[in-house]
Amino acid sequence: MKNYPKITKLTHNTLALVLAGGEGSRLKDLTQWRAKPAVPFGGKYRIIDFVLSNCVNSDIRRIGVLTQYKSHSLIRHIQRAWSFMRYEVGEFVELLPAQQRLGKDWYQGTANAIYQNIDIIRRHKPQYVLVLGGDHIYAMDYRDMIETHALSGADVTVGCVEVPRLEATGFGVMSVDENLRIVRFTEKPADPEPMPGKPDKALASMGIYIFSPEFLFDKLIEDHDDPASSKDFGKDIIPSIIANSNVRAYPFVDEDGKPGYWRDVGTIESFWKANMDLCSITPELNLYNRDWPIWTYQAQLPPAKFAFDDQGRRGAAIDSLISGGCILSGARVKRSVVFSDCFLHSYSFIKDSVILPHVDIGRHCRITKAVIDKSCVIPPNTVIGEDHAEDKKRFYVDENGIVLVTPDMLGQHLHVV
Ligand code: ADQ
Ligand code: ADP
Repeated sequence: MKNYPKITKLTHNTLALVLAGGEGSRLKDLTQWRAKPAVPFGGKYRIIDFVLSNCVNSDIRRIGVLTQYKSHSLIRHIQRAWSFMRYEVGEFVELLPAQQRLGKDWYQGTANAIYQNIDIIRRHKPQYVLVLGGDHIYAMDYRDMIETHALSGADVTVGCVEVPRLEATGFGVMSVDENLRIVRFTEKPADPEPMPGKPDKALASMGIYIFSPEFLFDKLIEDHDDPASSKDFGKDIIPSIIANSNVRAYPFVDEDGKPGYWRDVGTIESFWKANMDLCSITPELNLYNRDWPIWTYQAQLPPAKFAFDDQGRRGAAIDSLISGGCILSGARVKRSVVFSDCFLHSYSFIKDSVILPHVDIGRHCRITKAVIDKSCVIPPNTVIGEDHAEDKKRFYVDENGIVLVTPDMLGQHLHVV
């Protein structure tokens, strides 16, 4: 890892603002009761833990989290997981809920969410403001981006990553000149512009920005006064400033210079896939990197236990992540992520699935390519993922055949704790 003595001051003087208030409606019923950044991910984390860990590991210890939509479990998680930051030594994770500080509106677009907190941001006197999305899975050292921003003299630096061109319709897509200055920026284009020499790739905005504060405040105030604006960074602010300001791209690459692993887990398919990525033999995102720990809240749970069933068949898991507190009593698990405190009973077979915390799977179940939400109790003999016509009667089945099961769909509202 790089050594950054010279930029310690820059990171200490950076205020990170994590946007965590969006609705995340494409995650369907997983976000019926919680904000997308609070959705569990990777066996024991919540999505927001990745961006917050990136900040802390990058030595950025002054962080505000802007919340709005269904924020109860997000707030509860942040209080439990991130209260180890000590204000006494200049470190904090501060919650900034929508609170009508300036008029009667809740947060509108992402820019408006920051606008409504300008007074709070000013009080922190940051040298730089790092705006981050709260709902991406990646491990990124922001120090290099801050250093690049500081040395380039840019007004704004936008984090970007190469993505398959056809997947770029959901992102802001940019083109840059030879000095990485952004010359075009289109939010969610129907036909994304290819990268020079790479017809099947596009350069996507990661929705992360470093601003110099006075520039940011000026633009937010101008944007606020524009009645035609939807008050969003990607739709309004960034496209409107590229012509007359110094707006630069910062490509996120891994240690080998290849595009970094970065996933917007905004749909059931991408959420499922990113969890499945962790089951591969050498995952691109290494949760076991001791130099880059992902922090979270964890209950004190006993180790996962694998037991024989009553006919002597083993409880077993292969190519899978099994968290603390789980008991696999005669159940078999293949290519799956099983979160904390699940009980998988005898003669059941779980494959290609994501099982969120506190799930109980009864005997003789077969579950394939499913996402099972927190606290579901799956009755014995349930078959999920083999007959989609049958699944659709009770559950949500996406266009790729991934089945989402929530307690509400099972009529188990009272099981949610
Ligand atoms: P989107 O992801 O579509 O595009 P958006 O839905 O606005 O942008 O969400 C960005 C982040 O802000 C998310 O973390 C979301 O939770 C949060 N958020 C949304 N509305 C909010 C509000 N009113 N208050 C607080 N937080 C809010 C953006 C950029 C694209 C870029 C993609 C990368 O606009 O250019 O490519 O992110 O995913
Ligand atoms: P998480 O999985 O995000 O920790 P929980 O399952 O503990 O969340 O619940 C998140 C929030 O949503 C809590 O405020 C919880 O009371 C509420 N909630 C979840 N499911 C329901 C439901 N079916 N009806 C009412 N409230 C619910």
